[in-house]
Amino acid sequence: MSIWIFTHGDGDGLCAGALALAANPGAQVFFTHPYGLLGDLEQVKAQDKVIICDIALSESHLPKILDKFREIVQSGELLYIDHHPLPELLSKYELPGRIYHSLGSSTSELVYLVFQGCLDPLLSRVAIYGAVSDYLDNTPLIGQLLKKWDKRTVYLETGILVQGLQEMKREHNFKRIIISNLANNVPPSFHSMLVDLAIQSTHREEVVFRELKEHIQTHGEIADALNVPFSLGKTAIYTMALAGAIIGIAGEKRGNFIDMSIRTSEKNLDLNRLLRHVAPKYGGSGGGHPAAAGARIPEGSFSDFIKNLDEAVRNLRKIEKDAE
Ligand SMILES: [Mn+2]
Repeated sequence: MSIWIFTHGDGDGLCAGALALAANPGAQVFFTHPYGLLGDLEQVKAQDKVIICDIALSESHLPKILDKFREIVQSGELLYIDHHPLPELLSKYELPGRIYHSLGSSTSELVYLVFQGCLDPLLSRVAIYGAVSDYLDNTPLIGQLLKKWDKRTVYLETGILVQGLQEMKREHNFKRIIISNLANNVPPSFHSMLVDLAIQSTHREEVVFRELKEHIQTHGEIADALNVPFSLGKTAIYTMALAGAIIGIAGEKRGNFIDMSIRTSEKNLDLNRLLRHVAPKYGGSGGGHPAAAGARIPEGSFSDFIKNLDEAVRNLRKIEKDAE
């Protein structure tokens, strides 16, 4: 019998994976993503224990993923711990296995809660690093945990983790070392290469930030920046902020598609719902969190997609105004 931890390669995924590893010593850690999950689960054998953290269930693979989940549960054990919106029409009660799902918390917070009973209480800071990584430190539990630490130190450690990881896209062995350090309660700043990478990445971010204005285009309430060679998520935030727009989009051309990160600072706007509705109209797909989402749209439809998104936002605002 083996124990598997399938997790995401970002800050929240690493911290969630580390907490799961601390509670399940000897587990094999594997990095995956929504579109790779099904294939990666092929390695699981009968009677294995599988812990999946921070991996959204992709709509397109859903029936097969559910089959696989059922198969695992039949002879082994499955824990699915996540905070991404579930596919529409799927309720968490239909999922086989032990399901821990909540939209408002980071996966790290959820994993911490699930395994709290067998974790060293000092690992609470790893839950905080993960929460901050996903901008989800504003929850009651994380607030409470943070009181037992100095937040300035905790934020510095999170910054080193997140900024360093930015330079490490698919370096899975490197990420495995970071996970095992975190599981042993060794903070990110004790890995000197991670610190160096974090500083490099932060300086690169500053250069990109200073030059970004020249790449921004605005269309009504939407601002976008295409093919800026930098983190799409961060570029989307800075694009929104510099343009004073309601929605910021950072996209890059991949094949015949534009892959994009989309961010909003508007509390009443639900990007996940909006994109799940608008993107398919243009032969694309989209979704994510209410304030942070992604989409993939055929290149030829990109400008129509932006127009439609702008109209949708304007309509929403109109409805709100009328309701006032
Ligand atoms: Mn996450």
